[in-house]
Amino acid sequence: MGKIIYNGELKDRSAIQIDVEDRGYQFGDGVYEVIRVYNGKLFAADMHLNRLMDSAKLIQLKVPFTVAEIKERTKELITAENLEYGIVYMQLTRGTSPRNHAFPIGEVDPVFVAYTKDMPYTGSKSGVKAVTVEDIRWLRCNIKSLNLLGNIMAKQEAVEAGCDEAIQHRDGTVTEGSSSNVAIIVKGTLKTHPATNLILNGITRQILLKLCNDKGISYVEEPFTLSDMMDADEVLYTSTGVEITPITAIDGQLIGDGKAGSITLQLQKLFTQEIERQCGSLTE
Ligand code: DCS
Repeated sequence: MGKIIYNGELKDRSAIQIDVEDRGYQFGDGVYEVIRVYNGKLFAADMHLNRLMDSAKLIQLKVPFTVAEIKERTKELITAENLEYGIVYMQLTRGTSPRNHAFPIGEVDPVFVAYTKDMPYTGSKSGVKAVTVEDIRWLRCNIKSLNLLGNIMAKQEAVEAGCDEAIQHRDGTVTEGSSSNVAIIVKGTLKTHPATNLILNGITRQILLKLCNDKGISYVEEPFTLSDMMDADEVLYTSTGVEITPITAIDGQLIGDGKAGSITLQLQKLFTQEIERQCGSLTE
């Protein structure tokens, strides 16, 4: 794991230096993406890279590459690293300039880096535990910003409670997990927060909804409350890392009978088929 894409070039990680006045380092002034690799192939790459472009635009950050260029470089990185199962992490910052909150004056080149990390394919995961926490984040959660303090504080609460994820809420309305989207299933209908400024519109979430649509599983994009969630038949969360995973206990209380629900299990299977369609057969 020694290679890195630095501003469009493949380099040794040890040869890269990031300046202390990189605005990503000082302000979290930048955006990022995490893309899964299965079988040495990128999963849902275009969706992720288009979201990177959208995030950059929303913070008025010009991306010095096209989606096709980033994809090409990323494939070279995967080959150079012999990566079979893992992730590519990439970020773009507003570059290096003397510390000042306002955007730098004049031409300052953004700084782009991407590197890989091994992540074995573990197959469909069984139920995990979650805690609920107040959503203390800003009001542009649709931007995949490097500023993750609110998310970090939430995840730490989950870890300290011995749980896998923190489910955030604003005044009792569930928004999303600290690094995932959350959905509930009530009487056969899947419900998840609409893609507004209050959540990141997860790529896994979008694929989940497409699978529901294709397979005739009824779904609505509507806000739901903490008590709707506690009383739901099934709760699940989605992300690039956890794919589709059931949540079977929240704040120490079991959801339904405390076992992964049948619709969640069906969606997990459909998601695995989607991965195999894009990346070929999976080996655990
Ligand atoms: N919501 C938040 C706040 C996230 O950080 C993420 C992903 C998601 C939802 C789910 O989005 P995807 O389905 O597109 O992954 N967070 C990435 C992260 O920081 N590490 O891995 C995934």
